[in-house]
Amino acid sequence: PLFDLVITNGICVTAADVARYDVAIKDEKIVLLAASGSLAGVSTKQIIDAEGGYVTPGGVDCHVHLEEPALFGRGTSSDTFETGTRSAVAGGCTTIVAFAPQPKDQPSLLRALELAHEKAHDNCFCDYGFHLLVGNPGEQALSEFAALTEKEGVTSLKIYMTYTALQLRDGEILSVLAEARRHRIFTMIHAENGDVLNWLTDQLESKKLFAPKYHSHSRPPTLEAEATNRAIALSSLISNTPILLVHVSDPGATRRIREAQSNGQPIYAETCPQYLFLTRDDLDKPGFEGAKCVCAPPPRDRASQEVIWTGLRNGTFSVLSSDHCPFNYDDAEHGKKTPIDDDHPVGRFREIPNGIPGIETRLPLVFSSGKLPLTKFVEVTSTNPAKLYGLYPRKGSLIPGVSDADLVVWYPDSDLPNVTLTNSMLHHATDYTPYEGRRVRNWPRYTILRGRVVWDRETGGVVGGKGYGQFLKRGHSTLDGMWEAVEEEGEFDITRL
Ligand code: DUC
Ligand code: ZN
Ligand code: ZN
Repeated sequence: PLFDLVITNGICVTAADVARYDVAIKDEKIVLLAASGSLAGVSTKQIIDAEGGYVTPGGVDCHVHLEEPALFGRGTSSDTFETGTRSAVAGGCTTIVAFAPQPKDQPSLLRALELAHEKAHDNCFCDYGFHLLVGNPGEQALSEFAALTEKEGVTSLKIYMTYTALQLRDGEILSVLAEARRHRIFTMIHAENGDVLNWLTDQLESKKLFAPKYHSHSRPPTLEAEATNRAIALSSLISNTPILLVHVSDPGATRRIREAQSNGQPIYAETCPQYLFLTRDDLDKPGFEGAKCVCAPPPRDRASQEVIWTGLRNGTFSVLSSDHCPFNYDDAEHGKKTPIDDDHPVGRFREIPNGIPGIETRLPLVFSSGKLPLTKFVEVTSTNPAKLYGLYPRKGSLIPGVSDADLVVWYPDSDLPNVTLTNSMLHHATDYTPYEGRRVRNWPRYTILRGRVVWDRETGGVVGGKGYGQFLKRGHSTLDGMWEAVEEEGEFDITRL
């Protein structure tokens, strides 16, 4: 046969175009785009009739926590690389970039990376890369930046302005940014003021306000906006070193980011479905149920959701990731349950690990919302993440001879499945979804990874193999010519301050 797989009759959507054409695949790559229907009779090992459904590049989710130790309070990840990536493909995601955490007592980033490789190797259903999660930017860690980019294919890292296990002081953040600039490593920043939130948490507890809903009072919008502003200031001090504000939830932070972008600063931003589909009211469910929606930053209000949608549409946010950070609900030792006793009848919010599962629901929720043009949907969930994290055009596009054959085939509008989300239909190893009972209009019918069907919703479910997912060595970010702009600006020079 001429081809391994042909997808005929689909409406293909990229970040640029919506058009009817057929797609032919050979040796794991897209090799030909042809007139719609013209490949229906061609010699191919396998053919999929998309029946007028949409065909999009596979989802790229670059904010995923799997198999992590306790970093965000108590509790360890409920998903492994196996169960997390199984869940990914069932939700149309073909590439993830997960974190390789460096705890404060581990001086070496290369060692942290090695441990992450051991966990992921031969276990993944989708392709994967790593960001370093830098908890200890000492001399050794900083000296390893060169090896990370030149040898290991790791070109990004994440740092935190909160969490005892990870929080960096401002001086440490500057050290990371200066070294990241030298090696063209892209820095993601979790911007919440940790000292302020610890103080607020103590205040709430002193008033015996322990219920899950007070998580939101301990992390008010100002604390995110302040840290966002500070992160932008620190980036500008290091000659405008590019940064990404992760999981932005607050309109004030969004406005500050937009302003910096308008000033020409290399400030990028990410948001997540929890800031589009959940609100703080979800933390105020009866008993301890609200713990199911505890993540950081916390979900805000309806008006904030609209500001975040607008930020996606107008380009303030380049990427929409899941921040899949799963903990079991019904597990007092490793999960969300906290000690219940006479003093704490509804548990204790400070003990609830921060994070929610969402790797499988990200694409169906957003695709079904009708709130983004389809080209924008592909841009923020696939193409921009691929560009931002050095995977483009291998990932995030449909370029013949160049792009991997990673695709999602959705149901045609005439045949919408109209799914009611329940945890029992998901493929993670987590015992709840914060989106239980929600209706979504569509769902990936097929997910294809490097030419192989790995998810077939009608027959077989997850049909891909554990271990088919490959490690991806990543190049430098290519979004908006980010590093060319840095070349132009020149190296960090303290005498220019
Ligand atoms: N936010 C979460 O919700 N979980 C993990 C860490 C984070 O930043
Ligand atoms: Zn974070
Ligand atoms: Zn996260």
